[in-house]
Amino acid sequence: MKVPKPKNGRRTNLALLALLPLAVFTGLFANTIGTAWSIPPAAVHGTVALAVLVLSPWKSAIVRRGLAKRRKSSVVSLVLLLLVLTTLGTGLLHATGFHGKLGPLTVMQVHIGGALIALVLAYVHYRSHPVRLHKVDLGRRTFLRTTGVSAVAAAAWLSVEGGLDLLGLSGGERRFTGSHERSSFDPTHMPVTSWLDDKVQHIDAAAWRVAIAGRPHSLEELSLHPQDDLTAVLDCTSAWYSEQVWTGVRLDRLLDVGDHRSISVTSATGYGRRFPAHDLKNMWLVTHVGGEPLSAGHGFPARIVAPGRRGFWWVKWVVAIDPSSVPWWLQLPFPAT
Ligand SMILES: Nc1nc2c(c(=O)[nH]1)N[C@H]1C(S)=C(S)[C@@H](COP(=O)(O)O)O[C@H]1N2
Ligand SMILES: [Mo]
Repeated sequence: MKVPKPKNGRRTNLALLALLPLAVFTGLFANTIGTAWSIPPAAVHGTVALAVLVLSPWKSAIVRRGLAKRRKSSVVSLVLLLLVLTTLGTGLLHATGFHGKLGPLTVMQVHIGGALIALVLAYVHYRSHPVRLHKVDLGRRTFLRTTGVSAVAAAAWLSVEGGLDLLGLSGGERRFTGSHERSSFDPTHMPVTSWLDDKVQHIDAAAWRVAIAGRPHSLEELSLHPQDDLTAVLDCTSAWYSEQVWTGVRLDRLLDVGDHRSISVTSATGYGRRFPAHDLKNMWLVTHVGGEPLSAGHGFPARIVAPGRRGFWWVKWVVAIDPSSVPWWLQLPFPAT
């Protein structure tokens, strides 16, 4: 492909300036919404990533000219470049179903971490290399070029996704959230994960109580309530999912929310999440998986199963469930521990 020599690369830079934040935000959405709503952001995310690649011949000409000037800010720019390449690379690795780790980190941790740092550096880079939108940038030619780049990127995205399926690569069996399947219906091999730094709790079943709206319940009392077996997918944001048969009590049988707006669920570790009150009908306090009591790693004596929500909502080692008048969204979007 013949790459035209850019006059000042302004349009390429403008395009990248729009694409980077778009990539980060669509990625965050695709990776945190647990429902089919994450399909459009996931498709845009893949397309945006490939659009960055489509623009790379033009950008590399700009980078070479910039480096020739040997400015101090070049260090930030080079680190940014490295991070963007790492993020693109790990994104592609993930899409093709790579399971291994990169040192101590998973591919998805490198991908998300790299992207967030890149976003900050992109801002610093932009401050030292500002680009201005000119009137000509809003003209017909830009429109045609943007359409062209988007079409090429979308076609590339479709062929990557289609190619994975055709070749039978493990990336083809990804869930719509992008996650890969792990040990479904085989709970002993299902990964044990925490959000950040929670340690597996070894809880004495005889002494354990869960306070439901303040009233303590023992494991035996819980077992006296009608139990449901439900098949539900635990989909972790670190990019795996596992489908299991869980057994437990639906929360609307355990407490009445009345006029309360939310229910907060607290773990023995202090980890917790706040759910909208109307979710009660779609949340279970489960004690068994695959017909066996939960293992310590998976939340013994009891954990939340919230079908349709991502794994970080599935609080393990539950010790309290409280109706509350605070709206559910008044909490950090992600747990802090
Ligand atoms: N108390 C507590 N519960 C937790 C977490 C945690 O760190 N602490 N991690 C959550 C996350 S991010 C996921 S994906 C699931 C993992 O469940 P598993 O270890 O049974 O696979 O538990 C959720 N429940
Ligand atoms: Mo997770």
